[in-house]
Amino acid sequence: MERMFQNHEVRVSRTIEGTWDFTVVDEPDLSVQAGQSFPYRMAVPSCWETHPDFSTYQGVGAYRTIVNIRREASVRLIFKGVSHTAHIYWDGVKVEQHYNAYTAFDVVIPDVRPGEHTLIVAADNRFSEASALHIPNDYYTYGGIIRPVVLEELYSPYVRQLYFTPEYKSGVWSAEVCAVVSNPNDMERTVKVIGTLAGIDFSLGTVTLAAGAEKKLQKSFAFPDVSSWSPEEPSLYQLHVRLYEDKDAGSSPLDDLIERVGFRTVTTRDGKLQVNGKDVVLQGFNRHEDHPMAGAALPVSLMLHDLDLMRDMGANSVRTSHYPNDERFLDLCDELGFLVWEENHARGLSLEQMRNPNFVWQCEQVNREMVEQHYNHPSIILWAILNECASDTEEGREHYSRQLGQLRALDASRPLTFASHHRERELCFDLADIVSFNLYPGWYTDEDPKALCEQARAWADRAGGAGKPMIMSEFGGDGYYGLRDKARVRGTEERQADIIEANLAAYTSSPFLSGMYIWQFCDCRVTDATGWLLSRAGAQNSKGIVDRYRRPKLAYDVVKRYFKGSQNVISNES
Ligand code: ADA
Repeated sequence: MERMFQNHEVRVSRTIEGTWDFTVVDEPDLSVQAGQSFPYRMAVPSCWETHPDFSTYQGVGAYRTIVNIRREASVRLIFKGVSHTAHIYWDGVKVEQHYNAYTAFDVVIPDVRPGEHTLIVAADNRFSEASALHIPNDYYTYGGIIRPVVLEELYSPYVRQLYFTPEYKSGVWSAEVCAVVSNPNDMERTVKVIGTLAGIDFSLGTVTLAAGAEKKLQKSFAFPDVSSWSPEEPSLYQLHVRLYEDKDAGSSPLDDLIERVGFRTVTTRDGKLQVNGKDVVLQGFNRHEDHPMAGAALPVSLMLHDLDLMRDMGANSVRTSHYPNDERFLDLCDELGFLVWEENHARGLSLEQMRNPNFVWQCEQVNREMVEQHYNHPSIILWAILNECASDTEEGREHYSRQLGQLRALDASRPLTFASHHRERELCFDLADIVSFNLYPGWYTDEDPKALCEQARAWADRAGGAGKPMIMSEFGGDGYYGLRDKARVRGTEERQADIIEANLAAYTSSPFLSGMYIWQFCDCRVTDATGWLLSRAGAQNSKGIVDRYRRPKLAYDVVKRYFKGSQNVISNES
């Protein structure tokens, strides 16, 4: 399933799910096709680690499937996520290569004749200098086709992308609608672009496209009768844009694209964060896309289960640490009214790692793909970059400045932030709209959370963050599921519950905070490596409030008490 709603009524489009042939190869080159045998069957989407022969495999895996095309068309393949580098072959010819597991990419193959065609995807999840962002880390870089693959048959110009930007003025909602129309054909075409939203029909105009050309059409329209999207009432609308032959007034549409949108604004004012003009306090979790049975390829039922558990604890927000998430998860957040902090892909890169010659283009590509692909989700209320990287150095600051500038140019409608652990040494707070701190009082230090958070406010005020909203973006401590001890020693569920209690007591009573995110929702698999990762017993980060199988730890009820605001409720577990 591609999304949580139907994307087309006109375009011929299908997901190519199921099982594909699979094998491992040394290198992702064309040799995978010449007489290559594919002895395994692998589910698509999935991570190959869920297959018993590949539970720790790091290398190249090649997937093969046969697709049937009904009539001559341009074929568009959309890969929602291949981890981490994809090499795409169509009938033996390499047609695309893409880096980064957590953003989508597409390829259009012109003039495909009817009949059977062979699609091969070689996925590479090795660590090397070629990969600046997927590195040994405190989460796991799984391998394979981890998100859906979509095949579209295009017979005419098509709507490649829609961007919807709501605005609220003098008590009325309006929105700018932008359609990106592409012509994959080898001759010039002229099409009319018509849209419908909330029962209102509108025209974006007529466009003439040379062979292979692409153009943007955008206009603003008033939508006087719509309801706002809010966490309490997450009202969603279908934005349906269709293309028509220019000359033929009564013709049926040539192509269409449906997006699902919501009307809401996000602002920062007086040191606070507002949704629809109302101050909000984000209470939620950092979450990795990780599950012991599914790796990073969670089925929708498990995504929803995670959100249900978060909601049960009273959370209103989730941070997609540390990469853009599966669109279907974001669709669920839209439906349930969760407020989402989405961030680009980077965790804990030192200055030396940021000097990797691939760092700049790989980050810029992820930033662009993240914003373009997820622009229309009303649930996403802020973008973030570069979790805990070298923002305490002048050289690092240049990267923060360039990337935040890039995000602002791509989307001026959402505030920007980054999570810092540099305390008083932070140099980049002036570049962001919101200041965010990752601090672990009670775990990595023995400071008092309340005093530390007040001190953090003062650090921010002195370092360019004065007057900006502030978020405690990470706090928590390890708690090994099932490890209990009256002495409440480090690593027990009891100690974790104490740490969470102390932190939440401090932050829920600090009126200057606009948010808090517990590290983390669920335990997650991490790279099984030497160095500092050796401290991760069982090759997992065990700071989850639920374990990898989503079994609640003692801290679950503590979170519930604080997030639901009823600190006197007696815990079931005691
Ligand atoms: C960091 C980091 C997280 C995680 C956490 C921890 O702040 O951002 O990804 O590694 O610490 O558990 O130590």
